[in-house]
Amino acid sequence: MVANSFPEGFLWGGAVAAHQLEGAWQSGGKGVSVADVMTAGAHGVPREITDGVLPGKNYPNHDGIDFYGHYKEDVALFAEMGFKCFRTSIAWTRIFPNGDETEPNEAGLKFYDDLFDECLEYGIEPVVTLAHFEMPWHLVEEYGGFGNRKVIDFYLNFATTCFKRYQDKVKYWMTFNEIDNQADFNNDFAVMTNSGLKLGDNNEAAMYQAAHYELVASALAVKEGKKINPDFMIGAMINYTPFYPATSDPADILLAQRINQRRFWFSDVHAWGEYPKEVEAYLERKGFRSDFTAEDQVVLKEGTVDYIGFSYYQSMTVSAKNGDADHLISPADAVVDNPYLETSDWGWSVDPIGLRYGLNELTDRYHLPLFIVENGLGAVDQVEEDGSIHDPYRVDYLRKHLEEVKKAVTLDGVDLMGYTPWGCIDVVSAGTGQMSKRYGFIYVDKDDEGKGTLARSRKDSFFWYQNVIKTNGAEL
Ligand code: P53
Repeated sequence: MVANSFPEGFLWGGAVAAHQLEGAWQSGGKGVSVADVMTAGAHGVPREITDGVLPGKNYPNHDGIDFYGHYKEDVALFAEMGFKCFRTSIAWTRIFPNGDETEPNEAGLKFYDDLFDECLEYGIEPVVTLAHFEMPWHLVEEYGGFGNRKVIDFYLNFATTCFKRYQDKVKYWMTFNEIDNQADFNNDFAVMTNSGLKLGDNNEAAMYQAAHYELVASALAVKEGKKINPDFMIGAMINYTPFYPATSDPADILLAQRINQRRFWFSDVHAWGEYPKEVEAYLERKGFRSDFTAEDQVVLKEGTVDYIGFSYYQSMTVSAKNGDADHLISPADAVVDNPYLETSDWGWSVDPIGLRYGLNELTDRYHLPLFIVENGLGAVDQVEEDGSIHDPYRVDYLRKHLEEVKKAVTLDGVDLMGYTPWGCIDVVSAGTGQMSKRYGFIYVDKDDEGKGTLARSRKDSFFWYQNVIKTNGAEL
């Protein structure tokens, strides 16, 4: 039966990632991660990935918003909003500072015990991403990141250590954040954050091999996780960005289909345990992903995911005027403006209907429960003299998206587990390293230069979202 509202037990909450808010980059024995070597950028100014931590550079993730020191206060605010769940990641480098140790770092494990206990005290269910752009830098330097099959073992040791330690505290897991970002294989940020790869001579070939190792690592983690606790729900996590054809010209339609295929294959493997035909044929033609063993094939089939977690921010539109389906250099090259959509101050299109479309697409493709684990608007906020923050643009964005989500659930029969808008408290932007690109219901007093008191305050959207949760989405 199709629900007439959001289901009972719907997981309302918010999402963050360790590297974007914890700070304390060297506390409790934490090692250096890929996020620790990325400088601050801006809209149109890419973050620089430096060769280790260099003097005189601004690395905003080093201090984040000091969630490490403020988590009790912050979780109390989440509880005040009525959160049923809280999505964060476990910083790999707190548990294995270099990544290749055999024994975990107790101080790191203890931090997440304390954090999860704090959440559970309020009845907030932790939702945990294992790898959210946080690979140990040592694994990049010594092993070439996921370009090296050995890294599967290091990841698996990390994953199973977390599963065992938190088996009674955490039920919902995701193996790799936005694993499909690297479809944009010539983008240094995407391949570094997903795979620990540096750009080289053939980025596309390197990406397909590394992503294959990640998918094998994910499948092994699912298998091991289920042995540790059969009740675990272990999901994929993709950046769902639908690519629309610019016109009804069949060449545009075919191009859009091709680009979508070259993004969907990651979650296809996660969900089906096998590669889709088009990508398989392409890899064969190009001689990519040559290291694929018979054992890999079995593992992929045995370690399929329980649900599809995804982020949704925007749609993109492509034109065959900029490249046809059989000669794709980079999907980014085919992108054109969509005249029907407005864009944010950072140039991201705003497309609520695209979310309903996506919920239907993913349901038809995978026949699995879905979990919207990121959605939101990055915007500049103004603090008034009395300390209040009026952010109607944020409420407007989220409300319009939730209206579409509600239709997908009540009219289209989509099985949706929950909704955790991104950056429920202001954090360092992943893409730009800015503080000023804010998503939060909770404001944090810190600027792009790293100055500020770190004081937390409630924005207008805080009270709006509190009521959404209180009414289980009946009032948006
Ligand atoms: P920021 C690119 C495109 C879409 C989502 O992004 C992305 C990225 C990488 O920037 O990342 C996800 O902070 C990611 C979060 C990130 C959030 O979206 O660039 O999972 O870590 O903060 C928003 O505005």
